[in-house]
Amino acid sequence: MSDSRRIAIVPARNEEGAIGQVVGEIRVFDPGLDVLVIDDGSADRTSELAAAAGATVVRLPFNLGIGGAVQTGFMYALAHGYELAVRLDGDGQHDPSELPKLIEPVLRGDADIVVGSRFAAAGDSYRPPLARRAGIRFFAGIVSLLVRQRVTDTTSGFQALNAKGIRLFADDYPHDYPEVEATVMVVKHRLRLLEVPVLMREREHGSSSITALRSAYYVLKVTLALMVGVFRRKAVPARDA
Ligand SMILES: Nc1nc2c(ncn2[C@@H]2O[C@H](COP(=O)(O)OP(=O)(O)O)[C@@H](O)[C@H]2O)c(=O)[nH]1
Ligand SMILES: [Mg+2]
Repeated sequence: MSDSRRIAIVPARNEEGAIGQVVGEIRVFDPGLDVLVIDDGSADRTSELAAAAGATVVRLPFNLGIGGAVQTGFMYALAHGYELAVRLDGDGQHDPSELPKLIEPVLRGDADIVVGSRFAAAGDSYRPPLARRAGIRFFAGIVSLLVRQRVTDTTSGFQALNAKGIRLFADDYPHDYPEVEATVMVVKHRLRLLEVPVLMREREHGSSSITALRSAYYVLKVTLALMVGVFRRKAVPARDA
């Protein structure tokens, strides 16, 4: 693929049913890709099975939540001098064979962060429940306005980043339900964001952390966070200014 040092960051909480296969598939896809699993306070065998499949495992002593776990991964990548990072979920929904679509624009220098979108392609193959789809559309609309660029999937954790992106997310990453805010943050820091269509699989093991009840809280919380972000906009200095 290329000689750059590259790492796969995989946040996982209670994913013993999937994590071994996820790590194995990533390594088959690209043996030169180091796999880092951040076990976020799992109560099951996630850590053991990830390590047995060949991943390096960072085991957080208690549950930090997805934002803290992902930021831990980027801090590791920064500290170890990785030039390229990909991020995939530990539940098997992100198919490593789709990774070239994410990585190639980064290697070509066309973007600092590439996000795999479930909704950018014509004829969706992945259909989340209606309420969730509505939430995703809602955020896509707001975020597109804020970043003055059309984005269709602001909740995707399927991404590739160059060293600039790794540094940004190691320094600062939103908490709770982080991807929507992170999308705005990237553009505010003048990093180039590109969305590419990808196929995503259905979850086969365990259950999604985003239940129907949590969705309402999600929409409210993230909308408030985005508004705070808008008002903070000019107070946040650009990194490269
Ligand atoms: N680190 C960490 N990962 C989590 C947490 N909750 C979920 N995840 C992981 O984040 C990824 C996406 O979560 P998931 O529940 O599948 O969300 P969905 O795909 O949007 O339904 C999976 O790899 C989960 O294991 C958490 O509290 N901490
Ligand atoms: Mg999932």
